[in-house]
Amino acid sequence: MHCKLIGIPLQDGASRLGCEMGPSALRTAGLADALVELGHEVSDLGNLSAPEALAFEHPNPVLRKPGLISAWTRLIAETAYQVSADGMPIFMGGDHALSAGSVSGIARRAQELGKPLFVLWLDAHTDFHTLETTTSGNLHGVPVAYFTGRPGFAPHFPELAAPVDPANVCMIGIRSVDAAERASLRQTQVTVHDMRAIDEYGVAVLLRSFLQKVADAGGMLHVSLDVDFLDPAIGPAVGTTVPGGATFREAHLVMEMLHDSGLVTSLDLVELNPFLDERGRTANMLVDLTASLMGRTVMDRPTRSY
Ligand code: B3U
Ligand code: MN
Ligand code: MN
Repeated sequence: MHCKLIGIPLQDGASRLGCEMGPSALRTAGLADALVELGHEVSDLGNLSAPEALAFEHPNPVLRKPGLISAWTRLIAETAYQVSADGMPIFMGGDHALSAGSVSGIARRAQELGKPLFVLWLDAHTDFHTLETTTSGNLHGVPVAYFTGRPGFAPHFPELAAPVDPANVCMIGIRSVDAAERASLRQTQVTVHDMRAIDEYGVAVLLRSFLQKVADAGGMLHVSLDVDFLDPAIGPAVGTTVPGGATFREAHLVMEMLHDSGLVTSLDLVELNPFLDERGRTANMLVDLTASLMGRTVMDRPTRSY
């Protein structure tokens, strides 16, 4: 596989500064070498430069830096579309607002290839606010609503070339949902697996049925990994820690099953805030998880086992 690393030093979607150092921390933790070791070709395309903020007027007064996030979204979507012409793009964040761009750019590519795009959202949060409903104003809380085409983003955000079908979005790890998000999720077909579902059924059962759906549809699969999917005990470097997250073993199993499926075509690594890390352990953890996704195994497994 040809892995393309794209650094996105976007931090203004989150309330705490520091995610702009995420791409550097992932490089320092040895992401490229880990992939080379697995036999992949790796191109590091460097970091995108911050765009100029657009003029932006909106009745919701709490929105933080909306003109800047909108400009980033346009830039990232265009980049994602271009780099996905071949190989496997890995978007190194940067906060989760970047996925408004990465997913919408990949969706445009998928549409051109005539394939449905599926999204696996690994997160403590559903990130399903709109520009109207967010009360924090932090725009890392809106990307899923945006790329699935919920109303209220036009004309402030770039027009979507290809909205993602909400029925193709599966969220795992969820444990913090605001009332407005819950209400609008009820009107969609997004699959939301909260931590209780993981406890009751195990993460493998939940993921396997989603992967089967992607395989049956001949789809492309984008994985968006928010650091806060992980329990804070193993991933402290995130501004919005929520207790009760995925364990080391659950997170690795998810990545290993994703690898075995052979379905993953692009990846976001987001919300890493190196300023909050403990001697690089969260950055190292993300590199290990990416390595599992890209084929690192403990023992050989002759057959696909998802
Ligand atoms: N839903 C809350 C909290 C949140 C969403 N995403 C993160 N935090 N990381 C909000 O601010 O929209
Ligand atoms: Mn998120
Ligand atoms: Mn989150």
